[in-house]
Amino acid sequence: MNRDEMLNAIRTRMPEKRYVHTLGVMDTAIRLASVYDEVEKDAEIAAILHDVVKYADRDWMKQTIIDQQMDPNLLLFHHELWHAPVGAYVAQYEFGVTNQNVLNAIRYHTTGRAHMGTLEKIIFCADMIEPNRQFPGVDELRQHDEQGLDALTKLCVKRSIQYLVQKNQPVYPDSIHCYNDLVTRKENE
Ligand code: DGI
Ligand code: FE
Ligand code: FE
Repeated sequence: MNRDEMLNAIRTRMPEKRYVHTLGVMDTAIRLASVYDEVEKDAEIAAILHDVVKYADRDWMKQTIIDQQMDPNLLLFHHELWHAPVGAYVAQYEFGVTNQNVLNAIRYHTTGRAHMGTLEKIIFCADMIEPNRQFPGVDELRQHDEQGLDALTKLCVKRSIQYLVQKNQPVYPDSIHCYNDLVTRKENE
């Protein structure tokens, strides 16, 4: 499947606004890949597919998490988290993606995790800073773009945790692990 075929395939599964967001993530991820020596084609595929099941049926996602023996704790957290691991599953079994870096970038794009690879960080950050995203503080994140991928990832995960805490929502452990990993690394420098 080439780029346009893949874009057409995901477009039918989401509202136009989400498709435009996906195009923004794609452009941003390709740019970050060129800056941080990542394979641009992998960034492109991961970005196109990252929200592929964002609007999938919630019961079906729940069942997929159970059937595929994904982390059962996912079901105890916000359903918004489910589209990331289930998206990786669909990328593999419907779109035939076999590259583990691409699959992990989709799988962890919402929460992040400890010891993320370059492509995982790129998709995680591109998802937050793509040009169509609007939330307080997004411009500060975009400026950090200049200070290296770890600095940007750390700021993005911080923002995401702060947002959840502010809303009195639970934080999935991978997000905390992501934050701890990057903060500890920074202190060791
Ligand atoms: O799918 P997008 O809207 O492009 O962005 P996303 O995949 O980062 O999803 C963000 C949503 O996930 C946002 O509404 C907050 C929610 N969320 C719920 N629990 C957690 C969480 N996000 C993170 N990072 N960690 C959580 O534990
Ligand atoms: Fe998402
Ligand atoms: Fe997204």
